[in-house]
Amino acid sequence: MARHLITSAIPYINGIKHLGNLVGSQLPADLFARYQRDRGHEVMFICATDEHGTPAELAAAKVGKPVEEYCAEMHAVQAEIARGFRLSFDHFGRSSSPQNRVLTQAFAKRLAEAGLIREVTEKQMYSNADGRFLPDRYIEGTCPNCGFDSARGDQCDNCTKQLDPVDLINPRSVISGSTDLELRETKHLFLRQSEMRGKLQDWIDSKSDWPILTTSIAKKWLNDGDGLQDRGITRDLHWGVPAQFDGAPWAGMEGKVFYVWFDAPIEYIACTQEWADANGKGEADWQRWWRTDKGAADVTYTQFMGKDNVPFHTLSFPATILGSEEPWKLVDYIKSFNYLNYDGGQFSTSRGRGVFMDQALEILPSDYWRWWLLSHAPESADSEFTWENFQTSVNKDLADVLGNFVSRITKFTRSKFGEALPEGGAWGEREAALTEELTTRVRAYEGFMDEKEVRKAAAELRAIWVAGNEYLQSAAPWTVFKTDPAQAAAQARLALNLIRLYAILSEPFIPDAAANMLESMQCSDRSWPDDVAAALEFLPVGHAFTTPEVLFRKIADEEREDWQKRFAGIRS
Ligand code: B3M
Ligand code: ZN
Repeated sequence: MARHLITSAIPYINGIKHLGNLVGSQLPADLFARYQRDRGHEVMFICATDEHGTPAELAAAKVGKPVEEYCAEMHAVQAEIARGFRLSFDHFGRSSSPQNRVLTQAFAKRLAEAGLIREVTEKQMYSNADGRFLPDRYIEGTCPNCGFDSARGDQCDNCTKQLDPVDLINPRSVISGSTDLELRETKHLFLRQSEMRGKLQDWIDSKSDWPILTTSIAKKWLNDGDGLQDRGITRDLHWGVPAQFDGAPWAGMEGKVFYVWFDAPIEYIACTQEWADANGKGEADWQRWWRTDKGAADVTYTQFMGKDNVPFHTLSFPATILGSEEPWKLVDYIKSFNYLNYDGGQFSTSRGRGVFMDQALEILPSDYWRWWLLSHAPESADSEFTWENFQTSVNKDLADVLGNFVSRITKFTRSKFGEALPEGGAWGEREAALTEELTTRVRAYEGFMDEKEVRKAAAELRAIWVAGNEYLQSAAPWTVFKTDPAQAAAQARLALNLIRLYAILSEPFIPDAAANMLESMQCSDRSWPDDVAAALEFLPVGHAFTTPEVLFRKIADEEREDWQKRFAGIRS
């Protein structure tokens, strides 16, 4: 039995995520976690909400709630939606947890002791009306280059010129609109990442099996100069992990917090601690996943994320871990994803464009979405969601291929023999050929799942469903029954066993349908088909089954057009 630590990038707390976010991290991570559990391995699957930083503060202010209250509410909302999508986290934690506060401060202390932190004094815009420093994105003004009147502090959206907030003409606060701004000196802690360039380079060079998408981004940032500059790890904000040292204010850092990207990845570890605390476990129980001196040396750690998060996971977080010089578990494999586009454009949270997770569940059960998203995961390139494509996939793969197979054979058997595996007949060449094909395909499927090749695994699974359908089509038990009922009984037995096999193999992709199929077969044994031939004889003659309701329904053209219209605009 192997041990798999699996983390998904932790979604920001502000707002409900769209389907592009889902397929870029949480969903493929869930697929992998379910698969490893199904193979009998021990899994720790971790996710959380990323709660600190300015976006959370501003979102809370917008709805007129204290930020703590806003975060608690949004965490509950996101947790509920995650359950709706059947995301099987062992724990869905919060980066604002006390565990993360303690751990983040402890990491900062270690880094300081190792000489990896220096103090830097900078000048930043301060808003007297808001009583706070303003990050670049929260200052607007007139572009000195093109005269556009809503240029942001970091860039003009009109002429794309990179700006410094001090360049803006008539700068104002985005929060209050106030123009009472001044440059003030402020001091910050910087992590001396540049000191760790060699170590990080060696570590990334040793990962020859990583996806090109991951290593190309990591190497670009390592070698382009910019990526490994020393990095400010504190901010002038109220909401975050206080920049403290051993619980006492860090001289000069009073009232400041750590930068959200400093504490967010540390939450992977803290969240495992949250899991232990929530389940009456002790320190050893979480440390055996994270401390190589406490049993984590034999853990395989896999991270899932969208490509925009790769620099933080290949450089910044490893710099924190390596810099601490403590025996923390480093990631073994980083699976990253391109973007999913929406109907000719981009999904956009800020503009409310696309289908959001809560809306998706309002119109169809999660398996429909899981299947489409995973079988079209943006692995080698960006991919695109269109309603036509979604309708076609659901109707063909789920309804025509899998659903139809289950329905045909259960109904046929019930009508001719009753609801139990019928007796008689024997398997011949056709059954031997099917067994051989399935054996080859199941091994290929395992290979793709082990490699986290999501699309290829989905295609192989679909081919496994198709093989059963083709068998049924060519064996035609409904015809055979007229002349040789015993032979038809043997065929039905095989096909009913196939339903159980499909349930087991399909569980990581479509867990609800898989559970329904197993329930119809009145079987709770989900042992993995290491021996496909044996699996096809698992349910014996006389074993009772029930005929399921429709497993997957088809999407009608009118519905598709309706949804197309409903989701064409901007979510309010
Ligand atoms: N919250 C960005 C995102 O949701 C960020 C990921 C943190 S992973 C430690 O895409
Ligand atoms: Zn401009």
